Amino acid sequence: SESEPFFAALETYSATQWTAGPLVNGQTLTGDVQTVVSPFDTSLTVGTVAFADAKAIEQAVVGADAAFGRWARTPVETRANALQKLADLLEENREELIVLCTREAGKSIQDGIDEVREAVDFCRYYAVQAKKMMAKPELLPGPTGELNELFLQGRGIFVCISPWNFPLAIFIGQVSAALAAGNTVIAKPAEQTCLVGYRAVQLAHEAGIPKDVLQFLPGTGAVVGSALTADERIGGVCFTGSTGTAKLINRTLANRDGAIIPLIAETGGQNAMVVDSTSQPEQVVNDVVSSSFTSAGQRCSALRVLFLQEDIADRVIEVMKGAMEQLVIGDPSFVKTDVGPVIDATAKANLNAHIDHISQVGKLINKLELPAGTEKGHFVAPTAVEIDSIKMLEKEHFGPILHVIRYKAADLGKVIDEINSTGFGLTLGIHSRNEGHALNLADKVNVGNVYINRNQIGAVVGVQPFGGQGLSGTGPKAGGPHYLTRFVTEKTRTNNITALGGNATLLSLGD
Ligand code: UN1
Repeated sequence: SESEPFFAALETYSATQWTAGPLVNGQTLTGDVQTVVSPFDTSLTVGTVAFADAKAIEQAVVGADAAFGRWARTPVETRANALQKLADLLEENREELIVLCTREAGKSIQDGIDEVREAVDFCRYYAVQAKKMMAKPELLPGPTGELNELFLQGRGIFVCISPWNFPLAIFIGQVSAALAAGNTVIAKPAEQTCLVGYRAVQLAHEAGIPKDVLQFLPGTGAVVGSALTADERIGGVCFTGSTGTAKLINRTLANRDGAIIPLIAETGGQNAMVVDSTSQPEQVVNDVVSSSFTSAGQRCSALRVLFLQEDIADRVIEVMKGAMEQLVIGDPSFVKTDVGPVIDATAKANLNAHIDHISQVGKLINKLELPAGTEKGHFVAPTAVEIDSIKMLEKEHFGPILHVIRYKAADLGKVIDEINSTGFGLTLGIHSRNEGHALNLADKVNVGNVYINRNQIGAVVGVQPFGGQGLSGTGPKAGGPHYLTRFVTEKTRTNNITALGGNATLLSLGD
């Protein structure tokens, strides 16, 4: 029947309970055990995870520190081969991973498929990029007789702190980049999605990443994240999550004794789409709905603020109201489902509070009825609200809520200023059949990723390197040709090779 789960895999794993814990030097340790429940139905347990304690954290740091010299000197080809092997294993285990993403993170089957695809792409892309980057570059010739060489090397222990919204793709993206560049890694998954992370690390070990080179520490930011980022033995931090947490990490790094180390952060957004009167309402609406509501709006790339030129606004809003009614909300493991749950009770409460507030100060366009059964999980009704200004949004609202603002053609400059005034700069959507107009907007809005006449989510590794500016992150872009450069240190070696010859001559003269 239509409601039948998509994959036979859902049957295979229907009774599976996953377990996870700190994976330190290849040993799974015990700790404070948490029950993992499904965001779709909180009466369903997915498994259990033991959070890392201070002892596990210390052992992981000692192990990763001791492993660094050996891993850094392992030829880049060997590291790259292990990542290619990991990509193979992710593909071989894709069904389990998709089911796990669905059950632990409440992601739709389609999103689960995309997660595995993206994780595989990251492994293969960084394997190739690392070999290119490590190849000895040509330097300008110096004084004759000197040999000048440039070497790249990993920085030490990279702490990789990843988000729950891409529990496999971004988890693997960070880890594979850091490993490819020659770092050892301590991975801390989001506390909501430790089971996916644990499976991924097991597969990485199976692929040949040494067990002390990749350590896994599940737990909260307050315990595990803060201990790791405060540790003076670490060599860098790669973080994806909220802007607030990135700033907290920055302050922690600044207060450490020891080396000054990089923070690579990919954070929030207040992503806009600008639609002018030359665009086609049906196409616009298609892209708006997928950018705002799929993945329950839980992508940092998702559309939050839709600017509609007034001549076309009524028409787009009308078509959009109808299109929203077509969204299927419910069990993420059904293939027909477009919108699943949000991640947890706190997210649901915060989003609902925002919907109540913004529908009062703005004008409600549409708020979908939640179907029967959704009260068992963390569901939030997809909602569209018309507001007057982006300034009415004090922060990013990470869920299925779209804000709509009308603008006059003569005020386009103000629209650009308003978007730039948020300080965020992640994605921008543009709909226009006037190419000059679209390119001008693309140029003037300060963002990392611009999408013209399409949706503004789903950046593909190597195709649309992803990452923002300002409050949205440090760059360089994940899945792009420059990403690995911040995971390494550089050393030049200038060797006046004539000196030895000269010396020999002197000695012979002295004889
Ligand atoms: C994120 O939501 O943290 O472009 C990143 C996309 C994804 C990346 C989103 N590839 O939607």
